[in-house]
Amino acid sequence: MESTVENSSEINLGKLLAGKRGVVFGVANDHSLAWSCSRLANLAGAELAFSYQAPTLERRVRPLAESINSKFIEQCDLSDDNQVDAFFTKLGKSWPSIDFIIHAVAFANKEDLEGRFVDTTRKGFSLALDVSAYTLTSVCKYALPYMKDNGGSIVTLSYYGAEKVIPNYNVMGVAKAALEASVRYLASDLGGHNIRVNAISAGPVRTLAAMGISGFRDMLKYVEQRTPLKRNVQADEVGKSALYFLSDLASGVTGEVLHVDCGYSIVGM
Ligand code: IMJ
Repeated sequence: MESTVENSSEINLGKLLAGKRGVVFGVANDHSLAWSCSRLANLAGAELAFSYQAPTLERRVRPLAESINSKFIEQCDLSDDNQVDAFFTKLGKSWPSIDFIIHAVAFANKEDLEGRFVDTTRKGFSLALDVSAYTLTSVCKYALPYMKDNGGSIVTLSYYGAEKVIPNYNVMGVAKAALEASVRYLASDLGGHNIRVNAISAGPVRTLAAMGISGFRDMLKYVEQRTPLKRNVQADEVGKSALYFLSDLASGVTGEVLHVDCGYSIVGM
């Protein structure tokens, strides 16, 4: 049986996030890493708000959000600053403040996730960087007025392709590198408001973002054989690490990129 937080006898999330309110961007379905983070944050006592990018995605996100008693579920296309602004303005009318944000958003054109990186078009490059990297800055900018008096924590998701060449990851690798650098600059800017900004670099997980990537199954096998832990990371393990960043346990940690990858990234040969 897959180990989950619920069937683990050792872990009690208790009141780690009791009374805290957080916003989640990037739940696509129940396999999403953003959903693991959300579910665990809720088990730890947090109240959550959700956004979905397009009306067609609402029917996936709403039942999940409602299953953990979320009351605020709104459409927000993060590539449009006006929608980001409107999202936080509306949320600000029902919540006194926001304590944390989970950003798990990425997109590149399918044709830019195969073949050679050198063939990436200017438009494809721009789209991938805009959606996968700039949206973190945009979210921070518009959330700041609702966070700055209380401090807070912002977590985003990255991948090893930001650091090393991974077949077919291509423009997404460049976008994740920009995202990780953004984490450091945002951490510096927001530190004075006691807002921490960190990233989790997750090992490969079977999510919607990984489906349809040619050879993904083989990549999981390859990684499993080479990680120090001799297996692939589970979505809930990414969620548990997110809880650390979101909670007071990580009060002294900002601008960090934490590998949650069963140790894959430490291996040289
Ligand atoms: C994605 C492409 C190539 C290799 C990959 C991935 N590996 C992993 C991923 C090894 C783990 C998944 N990943 C970490 C991503 O960041 C995926 C982002 C993504 C996925 C899609 C698929 C569908 C689409 N556009 C996408 N844009 C970004 O049309």
